[in-house]
Amino acid sequence: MKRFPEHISGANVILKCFYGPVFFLLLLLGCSQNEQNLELGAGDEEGYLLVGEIKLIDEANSLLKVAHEDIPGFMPAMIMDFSVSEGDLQNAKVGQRIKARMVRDEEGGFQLMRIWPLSEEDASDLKKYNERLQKRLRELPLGRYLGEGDESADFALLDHRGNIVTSDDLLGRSLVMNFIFTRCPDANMCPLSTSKMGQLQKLAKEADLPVNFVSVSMDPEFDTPGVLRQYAKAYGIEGDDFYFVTGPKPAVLNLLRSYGVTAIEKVDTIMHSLATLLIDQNGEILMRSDKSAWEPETFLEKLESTTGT
Ligand SMILES: [Cu+2]
Repeated sequence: MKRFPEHISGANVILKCFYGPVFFLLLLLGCSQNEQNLELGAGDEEGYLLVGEIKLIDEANSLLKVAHEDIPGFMPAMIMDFSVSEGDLQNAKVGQRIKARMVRDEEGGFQLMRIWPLSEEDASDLKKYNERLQKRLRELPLGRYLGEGDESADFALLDHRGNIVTSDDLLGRSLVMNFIFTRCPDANMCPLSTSKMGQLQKLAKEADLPVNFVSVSMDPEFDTPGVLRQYAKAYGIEGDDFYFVTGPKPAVLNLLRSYGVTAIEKVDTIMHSLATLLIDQNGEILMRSDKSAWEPETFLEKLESTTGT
């Protein structure tokens, strides 16, 4: 997968502006810093960009029948079958508009990757919440990030079921939040952190505590809702109280910045720090651990002492 480095030179920005639809979007936005490009799946150049509507879900053959729009220079608008991953198959809904990358599959047919649901309502939430987050970031003194005693950051992102979830949706229950990415190769970092989140979810359930769990992907270009859904399954994490979230890269990066979580893109991985946060039902940060060695039991104790049952 091709990646753009985070800090690109002015000349590169101009060059990048000439890539297809991105050009028009950036033209509209005037390449401004304040209005960020919140297009889902922006920046991905593998295969062909496809926009279409799901017409039929063939679970037995892992296929989606999609009516796609014209793909300039490649294919006119038509209805076609596409092989998709298990996570994408589970997230698919008939009638849903999607954006994806179309590539050849092993059998000579076509496959859809990087599938993002498209909804105007979601786009408006993504924009509204990201603007709130940007405003908050501008108010944060230089070098400061959110910690114990602070009000948590606003966000709107897509979860591993493909649904939009906002910070406001999660008020009324305690919230444990951490940061991961599915391709993390370091067993002591994200994989361990996800296992601990799963353990804490079980402990909280046993103790009958009203808690939500949010794991924010630090790799939103790769971690689509479908990829996150498969990741959740691989860790045996189920339940409506657990949200693996992803979204437009600027929205994710703003959230990371607000919590002082660093994520530096390398050729094939992301160098990153960790943070695990306990946020109360009103959105105040009660506890923060920056270690990979955080203990689910410590968080459970804090949850028990602060959550009325
Ligand atoms: Cu990691």
